[in-house]
Amino acid sequence: DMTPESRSGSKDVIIQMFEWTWDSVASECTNFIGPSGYGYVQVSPAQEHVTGDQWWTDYQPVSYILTSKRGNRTQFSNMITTCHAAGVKVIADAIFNHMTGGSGIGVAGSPYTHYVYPGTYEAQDFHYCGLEPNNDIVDYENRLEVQTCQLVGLADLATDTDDYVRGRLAEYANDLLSLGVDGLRLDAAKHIAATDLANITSRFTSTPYITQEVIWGSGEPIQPSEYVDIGSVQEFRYTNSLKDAFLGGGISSLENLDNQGWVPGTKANVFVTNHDTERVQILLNGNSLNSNSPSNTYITAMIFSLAHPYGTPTILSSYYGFTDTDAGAPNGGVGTCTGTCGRNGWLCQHRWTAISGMTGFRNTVGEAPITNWVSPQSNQIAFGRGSAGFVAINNDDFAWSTTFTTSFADGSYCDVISGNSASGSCTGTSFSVSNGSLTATVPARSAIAIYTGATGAGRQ
Ligand code: LAG
Ligand code: CA
Repeated sequence: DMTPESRSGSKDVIIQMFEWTWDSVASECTNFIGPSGYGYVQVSPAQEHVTGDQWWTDYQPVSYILTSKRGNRTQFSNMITTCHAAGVKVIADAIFNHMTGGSGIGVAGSPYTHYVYPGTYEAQDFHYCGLEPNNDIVDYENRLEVQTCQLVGLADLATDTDDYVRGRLAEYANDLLSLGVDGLRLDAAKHIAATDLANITSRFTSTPYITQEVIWGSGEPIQPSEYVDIGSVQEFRYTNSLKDAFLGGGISSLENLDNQGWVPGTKANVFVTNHDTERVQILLNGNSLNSNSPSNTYITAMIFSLAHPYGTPTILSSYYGFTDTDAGAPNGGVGTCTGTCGRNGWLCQHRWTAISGMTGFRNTVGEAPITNWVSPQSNQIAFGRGSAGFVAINNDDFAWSTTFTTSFADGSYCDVISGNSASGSCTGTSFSVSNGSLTATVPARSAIAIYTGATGAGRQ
């Protein structure tokens, strides 16, 4: 069954609750996220930002007042308390690289002009790189330019030379930590020298989980590996490789991901897509699968991501309508899901049967290594995780019927892709294992997965 006591592994799966209000994240922690065994929610930036309907207003800080379109400080704090009570940790998206450009009044009422944010920063706290006519980054092959010029016109904080800036950023992070935040996603980390970030994080009053956005780019001097001593790093080469593999390159290449020259798996935070790549943002080198991808590849790639031991996986939970790359959250940002589906414009990927089922799988297999890997064709793979989990992924357009060798004890196990275990029986397909053998048909462009925590009889 799915009780917490039945899970032997650690809960490491992160859900990126993109644009969900604090109140709706809190409800979802209680109603689904906690009971399903997810480890963390990563929420949108909490600080005051510019006004507007677009999703990306949140990435233009005006002050560190904790009022945003997602809710106020009290709501943010209540969300943390509620999620903790459900056994779920909270990761805040923190923006250390920049403040907004332009001028106006922020969502909490703070006035600002480009380079002056009264009470927070003044003109001397910013970089004026002098390397481009408008001080905006153009040349990603120039380290100094990437780190001291402006990202899309956003005022670039002088994190290298200005001790007040370092102290103020640490104060902002420590305020979040004081409310119980367990982790930080450091936005635009590539645009801050690793030595500057190390200085800032050394001033933290606790030791949160840290994941840093360092987007690898071909030919660029700044490497994700420069940041691994600070915390985890988001490995975008994984995102790009999964897209290429599932869209035709072949998934048989995905067995060993620790020998690709990427950051070590223990330092990698990985995802099939995030809020930027699902929109094919021009800031990114390459893109990703998303919910519009063909042949069920978005789901089968997420199944792979949750089954494979490389990295800490993040599942994006977002909304329809992102082909309008500016569109903000539907339903006023109030995330809504019913059963295994999204409502009111939301996708609720974390509720999809295969995704929550594979989270149970991952929690059960823990650190167990890959066993019994087979790949008879470039788009068919199957592997165990020790003797506690087994998955087969068929990225071909025809069914795959075979007998697999597993390390499982004899028994009847629920397929957690088509259903799950409820009161001792399977709501989807069930598979019996005898002398380690598992005879199964893996449907075209789909997968099957069993683990020792989900047992029961059901349809064969
Ligand atoms: C990130 N990574 O480094 C975020 O993951 C990414 O979502 C952020 O860009 C970026 N850093 C800055 O925090 C997003 C949008 C941009 C948007 C930016 C600022 O992808 O499109 O830029 O947030 O809101 C927008 C306009 C630009 C304009 C800029 C400044 O799209 O055309 O120049 O605002 O006004
Ligand atoms: Ca910078």
